[in-house]
Amino acid sequence: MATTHPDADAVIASARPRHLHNWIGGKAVTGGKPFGVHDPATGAVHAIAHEADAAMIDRAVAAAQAALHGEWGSMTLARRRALLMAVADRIDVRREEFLAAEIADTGKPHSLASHLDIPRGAANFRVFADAIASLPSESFLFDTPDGGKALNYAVRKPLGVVGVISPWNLPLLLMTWKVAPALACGNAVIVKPSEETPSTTTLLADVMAEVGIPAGVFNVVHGFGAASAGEMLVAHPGVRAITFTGETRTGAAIMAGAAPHVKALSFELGGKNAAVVFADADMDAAVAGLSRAVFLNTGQVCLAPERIYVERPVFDAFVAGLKASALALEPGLPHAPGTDFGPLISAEHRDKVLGYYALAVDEGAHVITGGGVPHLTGEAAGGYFVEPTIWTGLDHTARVCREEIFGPCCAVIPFDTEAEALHFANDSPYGLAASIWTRDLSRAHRFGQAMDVGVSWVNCWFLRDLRTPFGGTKLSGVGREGGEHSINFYSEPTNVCIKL
Ligand code: NAD
Ligand code: 6OD
Repeated sequence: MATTHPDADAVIASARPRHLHNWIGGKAVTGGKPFGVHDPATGAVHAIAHEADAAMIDRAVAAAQAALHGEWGSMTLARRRALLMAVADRIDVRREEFLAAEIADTGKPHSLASHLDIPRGAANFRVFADAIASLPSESFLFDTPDGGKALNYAVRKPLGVVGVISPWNLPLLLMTWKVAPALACGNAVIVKPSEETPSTTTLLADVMAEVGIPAGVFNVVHGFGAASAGEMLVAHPGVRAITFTGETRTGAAIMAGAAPHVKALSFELGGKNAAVVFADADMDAAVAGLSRAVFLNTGQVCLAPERIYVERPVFDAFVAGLKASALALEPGLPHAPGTDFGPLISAEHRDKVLGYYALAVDEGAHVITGGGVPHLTGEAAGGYFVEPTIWTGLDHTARVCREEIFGPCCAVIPFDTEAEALHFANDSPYGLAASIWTRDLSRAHRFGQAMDVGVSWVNCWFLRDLRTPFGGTKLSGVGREGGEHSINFYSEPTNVCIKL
């Protein structure tokens, strides 16, 4: 948790702490209760963020509403698109600052942040600047009952003030995935980044001002969820919609908080994703692809498979391959040469993951590798590291096979028939993503479509055109984002019918 830490007081008292202030109406607003932000790779507090109070949330809403009634509200689409492109370009130019900020908050390896998080942050603005330009508009000229004609068309308008509540695992990527389409549609946003990872959102506010996004269009409020900035944003009557990525139970709390004002909601929630490896798969590709899927970002990716079903004839070979990949991972400080495995986000999350490691053993797991904490020295000794972990011997109904762990671990379970694999894979309260490995093209289509998930990957994982729908079924979400799907959420049509 980014709350109290033995180092926090010292950092707060130090001569030049890095302060992350709330950003309202185009400027940093001082004040708000300070809280420490940890570097998960070392456990040290590296910045002080300031929790927004109710008055600051009111100010942010007022600033956003003023922007909607001002220059932003009457800006041409061409100008708005140009500004979004300029934001993307500035993220590229200030890449090193974004990298440093993201790495300090998450402890993730430099190679990962530089290949995934920061470039996708910029790409999101380009994708939605394009999407808004290529949107078709509906219009129908129709015969009326009296023998005349009428022209019916719909115009899309922004929702108004949109609250963006984002998680800590891919902070810039997931926050901009919502902010970019919201702004493309002409809304004003108030972002509440995770209390664990407030830095890149704060930096983005600076970029917004730098490129000339009008004051009040992009606001940032720092703080926690319940009884803090998150909850206040959800409850505020001036916020028309909430777009949220995070845990399913947080989504449920937000839904309840938003109900009195009947707000529009878009939720990307938790997952307990399945992977299925058929005996005809390219085994080297399956091992490499699923090793990446399970261990990338230390398993802290909502799409990561934590259940892998493998056809019995190739089960032992697959497990041996995955084990070798896990053993080759090198934990360490983000910038250390060779590091490709970072820490978990917090001591609290590490304890949760280690609790599941113990539970797996209680539930009868055979630990193929991992199950504990790696021995690291120097600064990394204070980091929140755990070992990459693989289990076999678990029943598909075990708790570790049903509950989202959000750590670098998976259960590998054999199957004998395609029907059995489909039953195992779909038998989950979640429905976010699946990854299927086979050379049989018919089966790829059949199985891919039969999966009760938002995204079915075949012979790949975490790969898609950003114009396609992204989201989850069941407990994994409400609605879809991506391309036109995002535009549909962040805008609403007014239907105009003119009797000619
Ligand atoms: P979280 O739900 O704990 O927190 C997410 C955000 O919600 C944070 O900003 C937090 O401060 C805020 N929040 C918490 N309680 C709140 C409340 N009552 N009202 C308003 N805001 C509140 O999630 P996390 O731990 O940051 O992220 C990990 C979770 O996110 C995992 O479950 C993961 O699967 C999920 N996730 C899903 C996707 C997806 O696309 N489906 C993507 C990334 C992460
Ligand atoms: O790629 C994306 O747009 C996306 N929303 C990814 C989510 C990853 C979850 O951790």
